Formats: sequence, C-alpha cells, structure tokens
Amino acid sequence: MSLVSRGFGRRRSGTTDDRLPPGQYDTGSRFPVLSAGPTPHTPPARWDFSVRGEVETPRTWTWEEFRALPREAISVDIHCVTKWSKFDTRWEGVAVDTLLADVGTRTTHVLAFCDGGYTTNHRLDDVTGGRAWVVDTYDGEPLAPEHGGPARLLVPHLYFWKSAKWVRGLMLTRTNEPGFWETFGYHDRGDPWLEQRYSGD
Ligand SMILES: Nc1nc2c(c(=O)[nH]1)N[C@H]1C(S)=C(S)[C@@H](COP(=O)(O)O)O[C@H]1N2
Ligand SMILES: [Mo]
Repeated sequence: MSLVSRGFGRRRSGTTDDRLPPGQYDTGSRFPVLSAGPTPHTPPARWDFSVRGEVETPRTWTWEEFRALPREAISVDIHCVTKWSKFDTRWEGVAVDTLLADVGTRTTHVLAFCDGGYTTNHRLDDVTGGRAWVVDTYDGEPLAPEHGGPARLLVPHLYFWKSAKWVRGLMLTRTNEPGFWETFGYHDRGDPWLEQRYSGD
C-alpha cells in the first residue's frame, strides 16, 4: 500500500496557519458531521460500485471485489465550506485512477452518485492523477455510517461537499452536470485556496 501525504512540507516549514485556506479555522480533534438528509445504511451484500455513462466498458464491483482492488493510504487536510478545516486526516481506499483504468473514456466530466440521492460533479482531471479516492477506512477503522460508510469519495483538494458520502458510482458525462449543492448556488469547482464557495466566487 502506498502512502500519499499532502501538506507535509508545509507543516515542517511553518505553522499550521500555512495550511489553512482563506477564511477557514482549525477544528482540531472534532470531526463534524454534515449531511443533507438521513444516513443510509446499505449492508455490504447490497452494496456495489459502478462506473457508467460515457465509457466504452461500464464496470461494477461488488463489495468483495472492491475490497480486493489495489489500495492506498492517504493522509490529508480537509476543508469544509462551513469554514472548518481538519489536518492530517487518515484514510484508506481505492484511487479513482484505479477504478477508471479499464473503462475507456474520452470525456471531461463526472457526476458522483450516492445512496440517498446526493450527487456532486467534478471535472475528470480533478478526480484523476492521484487526487481522489473511494475510501472505506478512517483512522484505521471502517468508515462510520455518518461519515459516509461503507464508502465515500475523497477529493481533499476541493471543499468537502465534493467528497460524496455513501457513494455508489461515477457517471461519466459529456457535459458538466451540476450536482446537489452546485444546483443550490455553490461553486461548480470549489477550490478552498481560491475561496470558491459560491457560484460567482
Ligand atoms: N451523500 C452525501 N455526501 C455528502 C454530504 C451529504 O449531505 N450527502 N454532505 C457533504 C458536505 S456539505 C460535507 S462538508 C461533507 C461532510 O462530511 P462529514 O459529515 O464526514 O464531515 O460531506 C459531503 N458529502
Ligand atoms: Mo460542507
């Protein structure tokens, strides 16, 4: 398992302030829960993960098949648009690069879909190149349901609403299709370092 660690150089060279994007504060050991609806509880036997849409070969993995894919450990800072940031969060899961490796696509956008109906959109280049994962483990333990278990998307370089909880698949799309919060006026991309909170920022 390879380890991806972001922010390490910044931590050594200065204070944690260097790691706080504009307008954010450090929430410390707390891990707030933000959910737009009730927490779904999908047992592993009824869970699968699909890549579909604008692909040559759609793929679906059962829970067991997903767990057998090459895994990575990730240690990253996360940033919520409600202004809390949390440093050095530790996750394990499968890189989106791995999930897209064999499907064949020439498209540019993706919509993550979830149990409960939540969606969020991404540019394909924001979830490839070692920048996004589907994670099932937090701090060495199975991901808790309120934090998105059995599995959630992790896209730590964008605001945390882009990290869809209870994710069940990726729909590759020809055009940009705004997701749940993006439809309600949040920014299409959500880069915390550019403070892209709302559409127009
Ligand atoms: N399916 C789903 N994913 C979601 C959400 C949600 O309501 N439903 N909320 C988003 C928002 S706004 C944030 S800040 C993070 C919160 O993740 P956490 O509850 O693990 O802190 O999940 C994101 N992913
Ligand atoms: Mo959020």
